[in-house]
Amino acid sequence: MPADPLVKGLLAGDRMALAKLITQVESGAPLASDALRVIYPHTGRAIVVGFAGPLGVGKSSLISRLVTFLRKKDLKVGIVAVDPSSPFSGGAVLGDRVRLDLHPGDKGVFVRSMATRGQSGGLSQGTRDTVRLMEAFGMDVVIVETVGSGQTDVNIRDVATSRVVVLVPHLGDDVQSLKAGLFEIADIFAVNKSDLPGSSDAVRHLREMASIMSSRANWKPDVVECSALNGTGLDELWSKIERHEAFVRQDEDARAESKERLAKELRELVSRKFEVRLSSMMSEDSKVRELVERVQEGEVDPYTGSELILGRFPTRRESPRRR
Ligand SMILES: Nc1nc2c(ncn2[C@@H]2O[C@H](COP(=O)(O)OP(=O)(O)OP(=O)(O)O)[C@@H](O)[C@H]2O)c(=O)[nH]1
Ligand SMILES: [Mg+2]
Repeated sequence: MPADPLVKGLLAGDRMALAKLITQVESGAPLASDALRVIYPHTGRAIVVGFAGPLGVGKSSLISRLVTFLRKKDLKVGIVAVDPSSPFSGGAVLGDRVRLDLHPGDKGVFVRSMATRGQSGGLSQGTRDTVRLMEAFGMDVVIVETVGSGQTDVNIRDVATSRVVVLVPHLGDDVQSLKAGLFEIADIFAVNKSDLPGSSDAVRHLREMASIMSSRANWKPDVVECSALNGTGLDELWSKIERHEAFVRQDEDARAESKERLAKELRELVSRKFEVRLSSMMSEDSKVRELVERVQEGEVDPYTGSELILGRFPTRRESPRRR
């Protein structure tokens, strides 16, 4: 039995415990690491779907519709909305964006927004962990919404097994420049706002592109036409997602990709932990502080200085406490 009451609560389906653990994870609290370790065996069973795409194409609207659809199937759904936060304003953007605080009172839905502010990648580090917390909580499906712009898009590969790229009719030339990147990440294209003119042309065009540009040997992106406004195309979208999930489970390349993802995560975790130790060493170790000053005074060159600092890290056999 887990000792942490929050973890116990989470596994028993306590929403407050889930909310608190996500906050811990987001703030990088040391406790979170222990909690994540304990819940890890309870993860990996949910369908994790990423929704990416340019600003305002209707990702949130589509997700709301999909959630309604999934709730009718009695599936529990967690949603992580990764907010684009402008480095200039440091705040949320866009007046008419649909907020994802849907289904109030429905215990089978949990929505959480995360800011990307201060993160170098588009998807904040905490997103992956938040997805796991939601899985351990018992969500059958976890949906991650992220706004599409280059790197942000690409990082959705790190968390989701099925990626939906949302587009709209008449993206015009913009989409040409986006396309190469989008084809790298899209398992499924959803052409939303099919209530607007030009939708079937866009679908046809994307299907042609999909057969040419798909970078993967065994999977050509599906293209689905839908309208969040009218609520059409949702069942088709979901069946494509399920089809892709089934594909991922049996395809060698997809399995290799998921192994690669874990190796990458491991590497990132180590480098993050290393960064934390380095920071505390830089501020707490008087020898290191002295060395920094000597570099600043020009008595030691930075190359030698960095080697000397590295040399102060405990070697493998030593316990970190005996530094
Ligand atoms: N005509 C039409 N409008 C839609 C449809 N889906 C969404 N919209 C509108 O498009 C606008 C943007 O919708 P959102 O769901 O916020 O789009 P988003 O992609 O989540 O936006 P960001 O998160 O800001 O990138 C809103 O005004 C929606 O009402 C649709 O199917 N048809
Ligand atoms: Mg949105």
